[in-house]
Amino acid sequence: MPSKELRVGMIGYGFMGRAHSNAYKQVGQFFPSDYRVVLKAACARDAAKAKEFADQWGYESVETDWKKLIARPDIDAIDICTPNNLHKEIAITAAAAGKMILCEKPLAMNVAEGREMVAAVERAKVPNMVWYNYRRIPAVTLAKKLIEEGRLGKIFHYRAKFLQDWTINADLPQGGQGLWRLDVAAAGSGVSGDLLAHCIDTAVWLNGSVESISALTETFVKERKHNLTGKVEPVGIDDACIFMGKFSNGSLANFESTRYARGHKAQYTFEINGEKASLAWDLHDLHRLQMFDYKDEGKIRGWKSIHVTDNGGEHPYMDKWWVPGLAVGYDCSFTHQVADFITGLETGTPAGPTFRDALETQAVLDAILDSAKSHQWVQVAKG
Ligand code: SOE
Repeated sequence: MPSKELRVGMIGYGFMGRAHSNAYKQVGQFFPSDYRVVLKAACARDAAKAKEFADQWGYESVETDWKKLIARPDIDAIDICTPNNLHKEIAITAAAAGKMILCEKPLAMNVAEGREMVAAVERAKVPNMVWYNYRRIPAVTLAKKLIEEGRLGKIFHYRAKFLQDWTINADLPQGGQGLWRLDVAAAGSGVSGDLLAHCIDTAVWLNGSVESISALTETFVKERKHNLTGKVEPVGIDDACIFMGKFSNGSLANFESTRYARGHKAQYTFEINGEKASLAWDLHDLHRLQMFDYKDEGKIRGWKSIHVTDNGGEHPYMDKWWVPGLAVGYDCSFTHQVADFITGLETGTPAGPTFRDALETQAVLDAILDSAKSHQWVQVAKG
């Protein structure tokens, strides 16, 4: 039986608010620990929406002012699921109040803000984490294990893409609830911060730091009606982004993300080519890790498909779920992240990505926008 409580105050009620709340509800059932997660309060400016969200997910109470939420003594952890332009102020206030912080990605609007956030949590010594959830899809975690075991040898290439198509319609407005991702003032960037950030986080985790990059961005729809002003305004986000780059280990990076790939809703894929072996993964088939191992006997050498659904308890996280062979979904990545966060509290070794880890991704994001603007190669800043 858990002897401690982790009392969560959730700020925001959108898609990510739901994904995180689902994880908080699942974690104790599948990953028992010393901590019982208590959904203490949901916070949103709109009282009716906050109440509806709280009722649906089982939060005990409602706040409409995030400062009041942070000041509450019965809250241990603040979960930031707001648009990106609020991450910094909320995180710094929460850290000063001694709260743990779980912040939605990307960490911040830019690296300068990210640095302030890192300084705040490290000064306050509060546990902190950023929701780069794809690391914790079991097949992706297995890829990490295989790389750490040296099975790929020297890595030559890392290529990744994240494709969607939901903003092709030029009549879609920008700004406000649900559409803040199109408003540069709220989001900081477009697909780079929203989608490519996931690819970069996974890449840095699997393959180490990105040293330098050359990027190209495009805004296909130049003006959209703004929901907050009612006027047609210039669009300031990147609709699509491509970059090439070099990792510190000498391997080459090739990344792409867009919201204009008709037919793709969330196609996140990566492939890694090493001297001894290659790995490939596709979110649409999230349990499958493809591997080509050159040391396999010649006549049966080829791409093999590892279905990561337990294999005698050797597949990450899977032994905690159903019985071997049965699948889990996208939502499990968030549950695993909460489970690891709690393990971090228990062991004192924080689960990544911490704010400091996520600062590295933020630095790559800044370099992308700099490079796209200047048409120059850009060195990625150090944290
Ligand atoms: C955008 O459509 C979005 O919801 C991102 O914000 C998420 O981070 C990504 O995982 C799925 O797509």
